[in-house]
Amino acid sequence: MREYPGGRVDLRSDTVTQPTAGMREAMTTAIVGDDVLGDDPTVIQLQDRLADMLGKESGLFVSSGTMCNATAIRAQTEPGDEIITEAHSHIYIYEGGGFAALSGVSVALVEGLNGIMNPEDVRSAIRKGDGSLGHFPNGSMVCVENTANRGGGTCYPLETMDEIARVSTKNNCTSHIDGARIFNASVAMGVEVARIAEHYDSVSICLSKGLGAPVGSVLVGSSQMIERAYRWRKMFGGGMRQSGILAAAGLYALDNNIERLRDDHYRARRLAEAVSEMGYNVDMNQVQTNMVYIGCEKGSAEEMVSKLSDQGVDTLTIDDSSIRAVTHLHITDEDVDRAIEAFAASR
Ligand code: TLP
Repeated sequence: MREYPGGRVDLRSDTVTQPTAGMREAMTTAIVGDDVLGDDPTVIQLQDRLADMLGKESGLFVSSGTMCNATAIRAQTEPGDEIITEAHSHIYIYEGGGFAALSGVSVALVEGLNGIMNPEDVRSAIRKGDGSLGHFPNGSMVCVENTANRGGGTCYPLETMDEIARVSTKNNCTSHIDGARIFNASVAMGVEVARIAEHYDSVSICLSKGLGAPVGSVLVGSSQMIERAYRWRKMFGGGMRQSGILAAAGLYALDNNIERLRDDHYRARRLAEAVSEMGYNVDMNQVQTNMVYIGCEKGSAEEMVSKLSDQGVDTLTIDDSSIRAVTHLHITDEDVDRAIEAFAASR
């Protein structure tokens, strides 16, 4: 399904998806209220629906994945605490240091394998103020990213998810999933999102990645935690009014765009196999969902992106020796063919 203007093949991210005709129709006909006053029925419906799907008590609609993680951290930590997360996680790399600025917490980093943390490494990264003569911060929240973006879009094995949650609880930490792409993990693994999140206190879910909504994320967890997050959302300036118009896009996405993530995964795999056969450096173990990370010679990533761009294929520079291509709602089989040709011509 293409449904976006222009003849380019945009593989920069699954965030580039534009609302399709059906989604726009759902948005225009949405019944809205004032969500700050608590009476937007479409927002309430979306929050309840996702809380239910994830097996949690309550949900909170926020403007972005970044705000979702920020509110989750602020609602579950105190300044001076420490969060534990993977060394290349979105929370650490791509959220502007928001955990430090907005929640006043420090971070303990765990080096994962393809973005996947080992439970024992998580355990040894948890430091406690008590018993340290006041030296250590208080490790109080473990954040797991599933799928792991910089790991290549990898999925956490269920046992690892469960074990990390167990380690967190045993060490008096809350556990959070940055589930920006948790539905990709669910579809790829054939496991319900509720099962993936079963032992976790909170989950942030993005509607504006592979699910194709223009804006929005939902934080789910216990009613008590969501009450605190609700207050912090307001203080962060994230209280929205007639946001039902955006929530309607989210509901449409849940009805129409989950199962089709399988197509994105298939296309990413096809692209990865083709470019790998050409001699590009792709770790096929990492290609589990809708992302392909391609290694290039040190210092040549910008040049590679620009060569592909000259042929109408847009990708993203990750660092000076790697680029990323992401499949999504608007990428067709023909687009993958075009991307493969562009890679062949750019060697
Ligand atoms: N990721 C974006 C960029 O910010 C890197 C992308 O193109 O992949 N968690 C994860 C795991 C994410 O990948 C992202 C976005 C977010 C959170 C933040 O979502 P937004 O962009 O809505 O704040």
